[in-house]
Parts: sequence; C-alpha cells; structure tokens
Amino acid sequence: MKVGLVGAPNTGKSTFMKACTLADIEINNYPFTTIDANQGIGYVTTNCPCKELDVSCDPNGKCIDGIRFVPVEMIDVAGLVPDAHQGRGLGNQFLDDLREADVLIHVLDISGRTDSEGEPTEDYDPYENIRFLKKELDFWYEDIFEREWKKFSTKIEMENKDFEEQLLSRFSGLKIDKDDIRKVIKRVGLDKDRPGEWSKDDVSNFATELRKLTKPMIIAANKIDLLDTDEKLEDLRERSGCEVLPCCAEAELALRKASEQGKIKYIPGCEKFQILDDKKISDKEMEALEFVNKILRNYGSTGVQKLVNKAVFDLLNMIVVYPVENENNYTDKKGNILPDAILLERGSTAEDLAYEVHSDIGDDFIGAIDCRTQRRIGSDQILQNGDVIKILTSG
Ligand SMILES: Nc1nc2c(ncn2[C@@H]2O[C@H](COP(=O)(O)OP(=O)(O)O)[C@@H](O)[C@H]2O)c(=O)[nH]1
Ligand SMILES: [Mg+2]
Repeated sequence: MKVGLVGAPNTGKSTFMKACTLADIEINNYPFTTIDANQGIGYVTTNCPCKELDVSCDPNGKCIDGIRFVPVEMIDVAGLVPDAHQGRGLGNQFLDDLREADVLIHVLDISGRTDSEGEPTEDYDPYENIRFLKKELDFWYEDIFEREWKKFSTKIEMENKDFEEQLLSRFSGLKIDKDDIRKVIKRVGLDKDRPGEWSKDDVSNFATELRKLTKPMIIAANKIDLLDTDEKLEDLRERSGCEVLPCCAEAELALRKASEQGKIKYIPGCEKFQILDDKKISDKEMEALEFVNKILRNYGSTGVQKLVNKAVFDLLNMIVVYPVENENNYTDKKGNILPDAILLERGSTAEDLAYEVHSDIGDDFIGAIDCRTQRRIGSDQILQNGDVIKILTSG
C-alpha cells in the first residue's frame, strides 16, 4: 500500500514528504526512511492498545504516550502539469509513479500564489489544479482502456472469458480489485458480457468511475499560513466534492526538526508542543515556533498527520491489528509486548491477518484467539480496529 503525494510544482509536496518521513521517530526495522529520491516511509498514527490494556509495549516501530506509529510507504509524485499525460513535464515518470499510489493526497497552494506550472502569481484559483489532475487521470485511464478494448471484448465475447478476470489480468498495473469492478459495472449499468457493444462514451465513463475508486483523493490545502481568511478553504470545499483539509507542511517540518534536535517535545499530529530546552533555541527559532503555535491554535494541528491518517484509514478503509503469540501477556516468542502493528483492509478476517504476517502462517491457519476476551474466533470473523489477536496454526 502506498500513499501518493501529487500536485503542481512548488505547492509543497517535498516539504510534506520530508516532514512525514523525517527519521526523528527512529524506526529500527526500517533502515531506509528514504527508499528512493522520491519514496520513503511515513507513518499513520493510532491509539495503541497498550494504554487500555495497561502494559508497556515494545513496538517494532514507535509508540509515544500511547500513540502508535505504523509505517506506510509514501511516494512523491512530482511532475503534475497540464497535459502531463501527453508527455509534458516529467510525462511517463509521472504516470509510472502515479500508478504505484493507492490513494492520493493532492497538495495545493491554497493561498493562490502558485500557478498551474508552479510559477509565483497572485490569486490563482487552486480549484484549477483539482480539475486538471482529474482530467489528467481520466485521459490516462481512458487511453489505457481504449487501446485494449477491442482485443479485450473479443476475448470475452468469442472465447467466453470472464469479464472480471480478464480486466484484472490485462489492467493489473492499475491496482484494481474485483470489488472495484463490480461496483463500477453496477454504477454505469452496462452489460459486462457484451463489452464489444459499449460505445466510446461507455468505455470512457467506465474508465472514469474506475479512476474514482482506484485513486481516491483528499486535498491538502497547503500554505494556510499565507491565508488571511478561511474563505478560500470553504469555497474549495464546496466546489471540489473532495475532502479538503487545511495544512502547513512547513510548520510540520519545523516541528519535527526541532523535536529531532531535542529542542521541543512534539508528537506528530498533536495540537501542541512543549519547549524542552530554551537555551538551545535562538531568538529567530523562538519566533518561528511562536508562529507555528498560532497555526496550531487556529487549526488544531498542522494537518499533515491528519491527512495521512485520513488517506489510509478513511479513504483506503484500513484498520490496525496487533498479532501476538501469547494471549495472556500480549507478547511474541521473545516476550516483546505488542511488537507488531499490522495494517489490514477493513473487513479482513483472522485468516487474512495470518497471511499478512506470513504466507506459511496463513497456510497453516486453523483459528485465532481474541486476546481481550480470550475467546476463540473463526476464520471468517471480521476483525476490528485495535484487535489483539493470537493466531493458531496446525504447524
Ligand atoms: N508558506 C509556506 N510555504 C511552504 C509550505 N510548504 C512548503 N512551502 C514552500 O514552498 C516551496 C516549494 O516547496 P516544495 O516542497 O519544494 O514543493 P514541491 O515542488 O511541490 O515539492 C518551498 O519554498 C517551501 O519552503 C507551507 O506550508 N507554507
Ligand atoms: Mg518537490
């Protein structure tokens, strides 16, 4: 699963990415906070069961004051300019990166001081960026389907192949699943056994609906520090049809840096920070921190962590589950308490969890125990966010 940051140049994607992936929360098991120039490991935050179960956990990642940091891969999808699908800007690189993203955080300069090409301006309407990103995505999807549609529909109509199976195998790069296809077929109301009879508009409609499902999007209205009033935010909320969250990537980066340097205590996503050592902080830094404080007071947070959490938990419908070996102490074999936090799609079962932990464990799965109730649960029982589960295997 990958979170993609997309947006016009100079809107603040790299700043956002840097803030998210800053190694300040040193995660031993993830040596490559930056995998690639434009890829890295960020985190979602969630309430760790350690507080409620009254234990002190030994996380593979990090848990600060009962807030658990669960790693997620992130990719900075640079190169969004109008007509990117025709090779403008970074062209194919842009589409390749985009393909990898399961959910998009669309970073905008809400102050309107960056135009569609990333040049400084006054009063640019950031809604334009939403409009043209959707357009770019739709062109790209349409193009992929139109190119293949004839061959694809012949297979189904002449060789009696299954529509869903064919779609999954031919368009596997788009990260579609069967559920998506079923939903889209229902929405567009077309006959999936006769794709050869679909008109050009039908195919394009189908592509657009599939795009909406497979590239869900949330808006990071970045650079809120440059806004005098929230009118623009409200306006964008109304027009975009997307969830729009105020954001200040630069403030988040400043907070995480200061925290890394031991100057402040700051838990990403929180509404406040504490100054630890004011002797280490210069007057200029203090001024910057006061400015950041104003943003925190106005908006409740810098918005960065909230955006990543919403993208993963709400748009991708994920939950966090904690597999353990010992149902009484919540430990693994070595005695580590609540060591692992696993992201699963909502609706996953204990068996899905077993496969997520290891394919061998999945193969040997015979049941599971809900460690809170100590009750045995079946392979088809749906897991809930925060569940602590012992997997039983035949091996
Ligand atoms: N005022 C303000 N500037 C920001 C913010 N986030 C990023 N910037 C600045 O915007 C410029 C472009 O940022 P960058 O992250 O390189 O944008 P990218 O091209 O989208 O990756 C840089 O000068 C950043 O310091 C923010 O929240 N507020
Ligand atoms: Mg950049």
